[in-house]
Amino acid sequence: MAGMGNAKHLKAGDAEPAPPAKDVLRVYGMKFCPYVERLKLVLAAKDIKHETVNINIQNKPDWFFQKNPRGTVPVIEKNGEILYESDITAEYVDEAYPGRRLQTSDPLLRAKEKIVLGDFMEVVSNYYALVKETDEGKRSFLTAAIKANLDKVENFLGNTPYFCGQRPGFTDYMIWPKLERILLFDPEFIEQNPKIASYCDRIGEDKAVKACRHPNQLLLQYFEGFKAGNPVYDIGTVE
Ligand SMILES: N[C@@H](CCC(=O)N[C@@H](CS)C(=O)NCC(=O)O)C(=O)O
Repeated sequence: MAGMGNAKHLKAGDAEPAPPAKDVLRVYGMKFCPYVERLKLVLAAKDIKHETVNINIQNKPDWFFQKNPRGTVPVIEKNGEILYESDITAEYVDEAYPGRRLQTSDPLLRAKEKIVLGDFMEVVSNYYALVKETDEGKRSFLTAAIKANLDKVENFLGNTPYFCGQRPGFTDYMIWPKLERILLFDPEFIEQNPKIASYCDRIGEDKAVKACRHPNQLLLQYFEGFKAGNPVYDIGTVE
């Protein structure tokens, strides 16, 4: 959990922090954002030191758009250079910093991992549509689409412990934050796929995953506010 940073979320009207000191990597994040968690998992897995500035994404400070015109987190800043998008920032830090390279080096396997990540993101988009859908016919259609794509993910895993092979790697860290949420909110989807279910137990033991994981109760508390249209970011430990 500490991995996600406990800094207060800055909002419109709050002063822009001074730039990071020379050679210091700064992450602009949001404590409960699964895309920020992707990047934070890579940072934690590689023990990359960084500082965190959290942003209230419902009421963003104007200066934040100068960092990222898209207005989304995560963003990274170092020595005057800025990058955004979870996959791009995570790839960048994996390549730019020393330590175990998390991206699969074999080009064919890496390409196949991208395909399964795409299948999993189909699960995610259908899941979020399902949560909002009230029409029964559309709900059945979305449920079937979720199951079909989860089956593809299950088949990809086969008897391999992780999406990246014998150890958690880049693709695992891109998948886990959303998988974690589906597991928490609708575990029956995951229980239908025993290989994905045991994968969730296994990756739960990973040091980076542990470092970035919020207690279930805290994540549920955040989502109650989110669903009610009033997300509260400064909950749990706030420094
Ligand atoms: N494609 C982006 C998506 C990031 C994203 O949607 N982050 C959310 C927070 S979980 C955000 O910043 N939302 C603010 C907004 O869309 O205005 C990425 O992969 O980094």
